[in-house]
Amino acid sequence: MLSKKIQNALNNQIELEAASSNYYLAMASWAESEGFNGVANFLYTHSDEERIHMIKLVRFINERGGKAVVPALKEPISKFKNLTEIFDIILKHEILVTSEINKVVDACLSEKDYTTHNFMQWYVAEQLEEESLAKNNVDKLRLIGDDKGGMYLFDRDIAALIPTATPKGK
Ligand code: OFO
Repeated sequence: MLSKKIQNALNNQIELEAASSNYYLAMASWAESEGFNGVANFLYTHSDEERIHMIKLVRFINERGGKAVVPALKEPISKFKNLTEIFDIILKHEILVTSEINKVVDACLSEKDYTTHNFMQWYVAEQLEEESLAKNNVDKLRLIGDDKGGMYLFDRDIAALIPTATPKGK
């Protein structure tokens, strides 16, 4: 059985994953409307993955006899200056998600909830990949600067990153 503290921590995490899915969906839609179809595909996939992260938490809470809460969400930002701004936001957001996941892991240890602690290790591994992927994209965009040809290649080459965007075992 989940303690109230752990149930609340997991429900907060559900909200954050749902918000991530919405952010990335808004970014995907912007990229598509600006003609960056590679980036749009990458972000639509990323948005789907965040939804899966959310559902995993919903099901885990319910399996452990708790009550998962499906949250209302704020409308995400939908206007961006360029791709660099988008990937900067993603990196900052993923760093925030990592720190929130670490808080859930801390709560599991303080409550001696080793089952949830074990479950959360999947998210710890996922965040390592998500942060490094986001940082990689930010670094590439810094090198490209305002170069249109570079943007074209970035948009084309990001397709190769889609299958490796999540850890094994999902
Ligand atoms: Fe769910 O990993 Fe990003 O936010």
